[in-house]
Amino acid sequence: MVDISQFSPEIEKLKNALSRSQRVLITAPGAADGDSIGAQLALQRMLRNRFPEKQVFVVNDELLPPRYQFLPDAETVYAPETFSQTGEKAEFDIAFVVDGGIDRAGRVKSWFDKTPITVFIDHHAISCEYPYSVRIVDPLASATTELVYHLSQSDLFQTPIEPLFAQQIYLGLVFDTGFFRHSNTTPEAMILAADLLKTGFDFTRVGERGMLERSLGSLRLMADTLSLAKTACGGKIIWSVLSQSMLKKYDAIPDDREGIIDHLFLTNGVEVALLLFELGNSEVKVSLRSQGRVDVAQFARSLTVRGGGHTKAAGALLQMPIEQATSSVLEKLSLVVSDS
Ligand SMILES: [Mn+2]
Repeated sequence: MVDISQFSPEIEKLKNALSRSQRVLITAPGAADGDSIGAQLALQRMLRNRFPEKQVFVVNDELLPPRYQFLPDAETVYAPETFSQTGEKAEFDIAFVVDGGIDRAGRVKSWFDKTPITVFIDHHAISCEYPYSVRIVDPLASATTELVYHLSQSDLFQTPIEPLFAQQIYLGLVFDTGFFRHSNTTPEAMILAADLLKTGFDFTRVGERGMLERSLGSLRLMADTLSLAKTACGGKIIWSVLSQSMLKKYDAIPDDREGIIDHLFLTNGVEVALLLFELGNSEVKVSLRSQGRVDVAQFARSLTVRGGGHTKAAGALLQMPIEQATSSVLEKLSLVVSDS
């Protein structure tokens, strides 16, 4: 259960910092997901509602994936290239990073680094060491948007719960809990969702558009990736690879890999699912899901410092060709899984 009162000293610091700030930056780690987008937009809405005189900018390393463009305020999300077209200076008085540390925020990190006051809002248990000015981190929150919601109801923000704000918070809840399926789902998260639904927004649309809908190319990419799946350790590991050439074949975008690992994972008898995704610059994004016997966050961290996540869902970024990453990760994972 999220107890926002434990953050009273941090919220006080934030209040003082905001009173001295005019230009606000909001960002998140790259490859932003539904929780990250929801949290950034909700935070922007809270700030604009309470402090209409301040200038608030949401900037991510990449442009917002099409699947999230239906969200209220989606048009306000910049990438560094579109931000510079506005003629605005990349100079801010206070900067927020949500749903993960600033180390993975790509080009926005240098803007964050030179901002005098920095704020970290997250629900991951482990993150990078960084001298944030304000830290609001609670691993008991099902999603960052749950934490953002509680912050929104503090004296500092007093945000009205209207349908647009509600769907930004709701998307984070359904995204990170997998429609209230994953073990991070709490009774409080479901009660919050129920309260949000009372505002009357179209929750079917938010869930389907934000999480389930795919382009035809993306559907075919998923079909190919699933048909390439192989098992190891007597079926306890299932794994597949998604290459750049497959992306190109279907005119797909990186975000189209969303959801594929869940299908792999839901195969009978599987303990751990592994998806290796080839990024353009000879980097490999490793995604992992576990039934729980294997702590995949720990495993991801054992691969690289750029690894982490939750016990049952984690990821890592490896700097090596996809073939090498595949054999190396599979070998290590097989050892861990056969020991489990
Ligand atoms: Mn999250």
